[in-house]
Amino acid sequence: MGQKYLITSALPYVNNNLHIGHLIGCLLPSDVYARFCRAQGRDVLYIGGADEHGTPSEVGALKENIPVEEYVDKYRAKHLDAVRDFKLSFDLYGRTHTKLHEKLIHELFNRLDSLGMIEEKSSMQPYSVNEKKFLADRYVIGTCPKCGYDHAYGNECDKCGTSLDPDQLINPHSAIDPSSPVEMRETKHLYFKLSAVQDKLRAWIDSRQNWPKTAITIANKWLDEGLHDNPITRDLKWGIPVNKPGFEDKVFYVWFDAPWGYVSISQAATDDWASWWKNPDCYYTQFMAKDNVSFHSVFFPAQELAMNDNWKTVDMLKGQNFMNFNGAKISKSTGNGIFLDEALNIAPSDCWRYALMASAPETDDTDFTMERFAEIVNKDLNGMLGNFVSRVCKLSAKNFGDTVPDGNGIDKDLEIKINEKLSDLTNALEKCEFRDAVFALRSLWAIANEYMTIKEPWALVKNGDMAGAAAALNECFQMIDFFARVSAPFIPDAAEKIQNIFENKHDLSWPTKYEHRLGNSEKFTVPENLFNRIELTEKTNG
Ligand code: B3M
Ligand code: ZN
Repeated sequence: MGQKYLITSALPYVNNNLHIGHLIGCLLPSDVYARFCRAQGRDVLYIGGADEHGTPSEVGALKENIPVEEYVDKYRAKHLDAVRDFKLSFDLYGRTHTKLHEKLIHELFNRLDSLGMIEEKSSMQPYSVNEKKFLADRYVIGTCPKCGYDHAYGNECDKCGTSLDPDQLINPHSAIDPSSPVEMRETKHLYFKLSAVQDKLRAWIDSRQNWPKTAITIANKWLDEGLHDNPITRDLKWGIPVNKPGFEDKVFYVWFDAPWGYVSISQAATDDWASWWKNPDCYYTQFMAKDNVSFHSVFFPAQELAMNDNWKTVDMLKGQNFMNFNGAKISKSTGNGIFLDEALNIAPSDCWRYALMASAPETDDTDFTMERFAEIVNKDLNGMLGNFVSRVCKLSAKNFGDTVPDGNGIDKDLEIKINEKLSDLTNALEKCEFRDAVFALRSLWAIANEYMTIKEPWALVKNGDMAGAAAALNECFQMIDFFARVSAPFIPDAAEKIQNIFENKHDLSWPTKYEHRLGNSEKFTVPENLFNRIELTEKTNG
């Protein structure tokens, strides 16, 4: 049995429609990488899904005045539409509000508890007197002690930006029932002894290779500051009930249960899940935006290591920076950004996939605009790949009929150039360096266009050199077949369209070198345009 590949994409909260920030933050890069691995014949398990617990779902349901279950179902359905529409090739796009997940969390908690890694501590927490319940910090509203703003939250004041503790608010009351005063009362919680894992975690982090700088910096910052034991239970209703006597009315903290969703969703996906999760010969890559990095580089692996049960820890943590839109944060409340249910009215999914990957915020936060989007689609997809395919097919059909013209062997200079860029592309994808990968892919398309410009098959036809024209066009067709393979992880729909140009359907396996796979006289049909130009209108201008 060869090496296995486990790939996970962060599990977005189901309190919103997904937007292009989610696509570029985790969904797309993980999908491109999974497709690349599968094309190489690797044994891949690719997992994603909805993070259904936590206050975001509770707050959202409250706002829409529907039960939380109904609320998470509603948004999960929309997320599933996006997964389908953007061709995200998850083995399973699951969820965390399942019996399987609850069972797993209960077992894992017992394991930590039996190893002495759980501690009970009392603390003072905000309590809503009329509602007779403890509140999460952000459910407490009051007057900011700094600036006097009367709508500050228990964790921060939106007006002056000061971070707060709920007991600092003047006249604190419940956000859910504003008539209910809030006071600090004692409550007990279960803590995970994170501090006990400090050394083990440090050694583990030091053994990780090739993580992006953003990710490694965040992880080390936490370790340098020293890890503190942290509470893993909450006084909430929505979540996984705590399976310990005396804590029955509490649930586990969402970040205690969510990363284990990768495991429970794997369990739902395949009975063979342990051959990824308990296998030392498995390479595990995680994808997420940078605000999730500390949980994945510190909190989750600390639990895995503490359990001492051979859980697979992450080998490559791909943390992206943020993508802004038109210079500002993408946000539902301000309406800034492109949401996935509307994106497809502007352009097909391949265009988004490619343009976003070409703009991946790998080293810094990046700004995305509709102008940038149109430029990338028009120049690269339409101008380079689409036009090349279309010109070759049309010119050939006109002069040689519906079969691929006869060639006479691979062009050696071309072969060298292509193989160089192919190796750049493969290496970049292997390391999850997506901007470099897109650059290499585009360079391959450029080589093809340049070849055509130099060979001028239309001029050869005009001068009566039909054999020369045929050979040049044959080479171009071989490149088209090759492009289907190397482009497929990024633009799967276009790759399939290219594949369907030829009567013999050639597989989309990842090439180790440029090769001629099309036989002489292979039948083809001239395809519709692969891509249409994007013309910005008032409506699409963002
Ligand atoms: N749901 C945060 C987010 O949606 C959180 C990620 C969980 S990954 C296990 O950004
Ligand atoms: Zn304030």
